[in-house]
Amino acid sequence: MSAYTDAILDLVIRKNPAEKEFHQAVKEVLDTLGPVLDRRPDYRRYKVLERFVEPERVLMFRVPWIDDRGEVQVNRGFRIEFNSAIGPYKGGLRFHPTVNLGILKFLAFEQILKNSLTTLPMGGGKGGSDFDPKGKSDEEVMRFCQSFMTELARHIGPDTDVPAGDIGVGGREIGYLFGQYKRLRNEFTGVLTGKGLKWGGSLIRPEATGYGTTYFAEEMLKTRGDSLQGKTVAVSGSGNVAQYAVQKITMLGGKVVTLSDSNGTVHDPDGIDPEKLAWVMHLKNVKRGRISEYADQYPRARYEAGARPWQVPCQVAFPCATQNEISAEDAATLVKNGCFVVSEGANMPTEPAGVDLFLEHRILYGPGKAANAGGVATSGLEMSQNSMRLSWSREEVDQKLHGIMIAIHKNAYETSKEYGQPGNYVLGANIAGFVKVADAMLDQGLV
Ligand code: NDP
Ligand code: 2IT
Repeated sequence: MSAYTDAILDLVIRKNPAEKEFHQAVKEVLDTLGPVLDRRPDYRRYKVLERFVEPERVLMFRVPWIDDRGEVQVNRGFRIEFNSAIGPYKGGLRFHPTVNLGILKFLAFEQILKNSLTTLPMGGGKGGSDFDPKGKSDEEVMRFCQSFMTELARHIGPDTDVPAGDIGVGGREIGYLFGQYKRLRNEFTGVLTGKGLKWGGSLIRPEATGYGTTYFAEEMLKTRGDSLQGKTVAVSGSGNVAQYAVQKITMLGGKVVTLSDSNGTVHDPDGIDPEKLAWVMHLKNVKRGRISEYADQYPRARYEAGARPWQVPCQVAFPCATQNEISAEDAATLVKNGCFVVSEGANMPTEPAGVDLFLEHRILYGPGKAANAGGVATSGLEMSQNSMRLSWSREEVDQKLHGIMIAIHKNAYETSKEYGQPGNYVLGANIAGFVKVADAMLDQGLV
């Protein structure tokens, strides 16, 4: 890093103590921007980087609600409106007990660059709460969502800030949030994405992140004349992104042998075929059960409590659970076992030393902000359809999603070449995403 970017990172750490995930995300980006800062002295003159690491607005609020026993519960709600240079703030909401300000700032920061890469006009934002939907009744989730939206509604809007889902926020939660927004504002608008198909949602949005991550892996493999056909694949997580990654990988001829949740991993050497995947979808989305139950249903599979999938030999890995789920040690195990493709469905799932190791070994490594951008890209397509008051067919949306993932890959790849590190998608994605936002910030003056 240069003395200049060092100083910016120091400032970020000093001003945002204890937000270690935010520091990690900023450092990773600053580490790659050196060559572009050399070419563009105007960025430094107008303090674009200093502005880029400072959110435009941070909202934190109390969310009181009443549980099924009649007891008062109090959670904390957040929305980070980080950067609106290229469009309204856009990004998901995460409901998970580990949520805090630093995690949401890292996610909102990543989202700025990711959204820039999608080719669509969306700024970067993220929000959520330390509320844990696990083990709560539908009524409790509804009361929480209504209270959360009662505050959030005054800050968002279809041309201002458009939230969506993330960990712990799926179709059910988006429904309750949308209902409350509509009631408070007396407006039926595209203020959230990931809506139900009967009330403004887009076909393929549920599938989009997992499908997009898989399309990105295919594009990376194509640069070496290869494909997913016949590959053994490890997937982590068992939620929205993991499920549709498994579906698309299988459609493209890969054999997925793992799934996981925060309690452990299942390894099915026979592969998770479409029938088994349908069973998992029912388990996770309807029964809201645990992945350990897979091994009871399919006795040839093994469940290991507390384990991550990365010990299982594979050629391709799709981390689709959460941040920092691949340690440096996990990365070394993957490489040792012959894994040569990593496509990140989750946001920042690989620890920095693991990323370095992947780059050193010339692994085809697709960082989350490029590889998982299909979800928010399809949210962008949902916004377009809402504005036009029409809906595209499944095939049309899938084709557009596929086209966007090809374009993101091309942009990141070409940029990595232009800056002398062909195939370094970390550098390519960061620079390509950043330049568009930085130029928009310059055009719009000091705001
Ligand atoms: P879901 O809530 O549907 O699923 C999350 C999965 O990850 C679950 O299997 C969950 O297990 C597991 N998980 C969550 N936290 C942890 C943890 N601390 N340790 C281990 N496992 C954990 O979320 P999504 O599938 O939507 O999100 C998964 C990842 O993809 C996240 O990083 C998210 O930011 C990212 N992403 C999501 C997009 C989307 O459109 N939904 C778009 C782009 C990225 P458990 O049930 O035990 O909690
Ligand atoms: O991390 C992400 O890109 C998401 N959770 C999806 C955001 C969105 O607005 O669709």
